[in-house]
Amino acid sequence: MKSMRSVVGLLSLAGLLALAACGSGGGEAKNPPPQAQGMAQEVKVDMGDYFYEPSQLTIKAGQVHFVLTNVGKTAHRFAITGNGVKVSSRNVGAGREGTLDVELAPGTYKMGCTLGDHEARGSVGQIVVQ
Ligand SMILES: [Cu+2]
Repeated sequence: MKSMRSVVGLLSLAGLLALAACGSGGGEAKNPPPQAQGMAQEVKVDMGDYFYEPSQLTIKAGQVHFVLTNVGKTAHRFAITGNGVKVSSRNVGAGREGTLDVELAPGTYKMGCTLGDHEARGSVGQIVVQ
C-alpha cells in the first residue's frame, strides 16, 4: 500500500512539472486546448487599406478561429464588438498574419479596425452569427 501511494505521488509530481513546462514556454498568447482548436471553425479575413474582405460574414455560433491576413501597407487590427463581446487581435503589421480566437453566440456583431481612423475609412464590417 505504501509503495502504491508513492507511485501516485510521483505521477502527480510529473503532472505538475509538465504543466510548469507548458506555462514557461512560448510567450505567445494562450493557445486553446487541442480539442477546442479542432472544434473551432476557421474564418479567414483579409485586412487592407482600408477594407475588410469579406466585409460581411455569416458564421455558425461557437468557437471561432479568425485568421487575419494584412494585405495592406499599414498595420491593422481586428476587433469584434456586440452582444457584450469586446475583443481584439493584436496589431497585425503589413504583410503579416494574425489570429483571434473567440466564442460567439448567435447575434449580429461589428468587426472593425480600432487603429486611428481606419474604421471611418472603411476597415469595418458585420458578422452575423447563426
Ligand atoms: Cu486598420
